[in-house]
Amino acid sequence: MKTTYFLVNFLITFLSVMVGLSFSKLARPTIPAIAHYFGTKGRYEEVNPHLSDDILFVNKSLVAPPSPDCRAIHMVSVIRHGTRYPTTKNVIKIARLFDLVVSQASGAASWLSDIKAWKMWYTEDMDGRLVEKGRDDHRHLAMRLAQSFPTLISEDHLRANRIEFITSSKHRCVDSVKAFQEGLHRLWNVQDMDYKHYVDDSLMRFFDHCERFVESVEKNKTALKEVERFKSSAVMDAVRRKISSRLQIPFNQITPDMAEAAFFLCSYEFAIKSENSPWCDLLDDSDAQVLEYKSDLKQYWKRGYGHAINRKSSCPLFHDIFKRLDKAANDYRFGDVEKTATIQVGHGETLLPLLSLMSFFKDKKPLTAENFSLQHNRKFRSGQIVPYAANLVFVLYECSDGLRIQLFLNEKPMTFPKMNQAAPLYEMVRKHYSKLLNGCDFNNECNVRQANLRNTEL
Ligand SMILES: *[C@@H]1O[C@H](CO)[C@@H](O)[C@H](O)[C@H]1NC(C)=O
Ligand SMILES: *[C@@H]1O[C@H](CO)[C@@H](O)[C@H](O)[C@H]1NC(C)=O
Ligand SMILES: CC(=O)N[C@H]1CO[C@H](CO)[C@@H](O)[C@@H]1O
Repeated sequence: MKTTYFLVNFLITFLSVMVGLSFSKLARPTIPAIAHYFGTKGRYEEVNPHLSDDILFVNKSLVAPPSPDCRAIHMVSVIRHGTRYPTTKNVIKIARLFDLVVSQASGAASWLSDIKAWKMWYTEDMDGRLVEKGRDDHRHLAMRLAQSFPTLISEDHLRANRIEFITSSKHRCVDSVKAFQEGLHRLWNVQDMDYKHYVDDSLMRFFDHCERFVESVEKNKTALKEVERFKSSAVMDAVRRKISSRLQIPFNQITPDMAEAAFFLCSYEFAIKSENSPWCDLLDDSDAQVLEYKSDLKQYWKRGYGHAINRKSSCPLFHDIFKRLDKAANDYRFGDVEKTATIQVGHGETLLPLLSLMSFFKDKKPLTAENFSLQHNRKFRSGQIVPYAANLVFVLYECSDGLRIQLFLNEKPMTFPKMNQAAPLYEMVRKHYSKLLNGCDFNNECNVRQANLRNTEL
């Protein structure tokens, strides 16, 4: 009796260990547990998880017109480029972390031997270029948008030049807009058409052209002091200490940049190659939350609400969007709408200031170095707002009671701040933003006073 009991018990233990072993080998999740914290380095699939099962799936109920009597007449889409390689600056940081870990880390963890067997494959000349996955991001987005708004993005309209393509001059954006067009060509099996687009940096890279932004934020180290303070905060120290103990490398060698490099490495390996890399094991959930906050802090102070000039630098794009909507509204009144869609491809840095200008994702309290825990439920979460291929889509509808407008962020309807209707009348939205529409002058906001210059010269 007793022997049987022990034997059975032994067998069960033995079997469960075997199953457990093979399970842990086979069932390493394909998505890193910390993938939701990758911020601007996050995949589009993380904000639309159903796309992991079917990349062309469109939830028709989300993109339906506001009511059955409405018909879409125009769309303006502002889209971030797709998944890209790290920039040169980050490749250098990653290489430094890799060298440090390979030469100094010790321990018996299996992920550590996996890390040591990992080959550094990022090179400086990758320089933030679009990767194949990034081309797919845009090909697939194009196909889904065509499905969502078939009366605006159609083969006929494409052939009749009624869809306009505008991009930032940066290689990853130009390659994205081409991939977007390629997606449409594949969808309709178009083989006899050129890919045509316009480069317009004054619209898509307005931040480079806004002198006041460049002087007071971009080139000004103290403008991002909250980020620097957070890097030397107790919360960040705790992350570094944990990494230091996991790798058995002295604390002072695990700088905030090293911790961040591990985070980036995990995110790039995942976004680019769809791999849950052993580098991800260097960080736990709370570490990732700290590093996410660090990156949100930077976006907040450099692109978001932190400084007024960040959002005001996007005035040209704001005006351009409403000019296009106005033109469509006007065309419609007097006959046919000339253009059905505008596709504008830019950067996360294009979208965040514009969204801030329009008062989206505004927290009651600013994001600061001290307020990490207070901001746990913040609205300003860049991974939710601007992952790769993020898109902000304005759709103008003609309805029986007038023109209405609906906004979509990442293919989900979004209500205008302080307007509780899904698709308000267009004139209401114009009224809502009347201050910006009548002001928000690029030269006034962005020109650093010539007078001051002259005074100092005298
Ligand atoms: C589509 O969106 C609606 C509304 O949010 C939701 O209730 C529904 O579950 C979604 N359908 C699918 C198949 O994802
Ligand atoms: C740099 O930023 C700080 C903090 O925002 C600000 O007080 C200062 O005026 C800025 N300097 C310049 C040259 O704009
Ligand atoms: C600017 C800001 O939000 N500051 C708050 C940060 O958090 C502390 C408490 O942790 C508050 O006292 C501050 O008002």
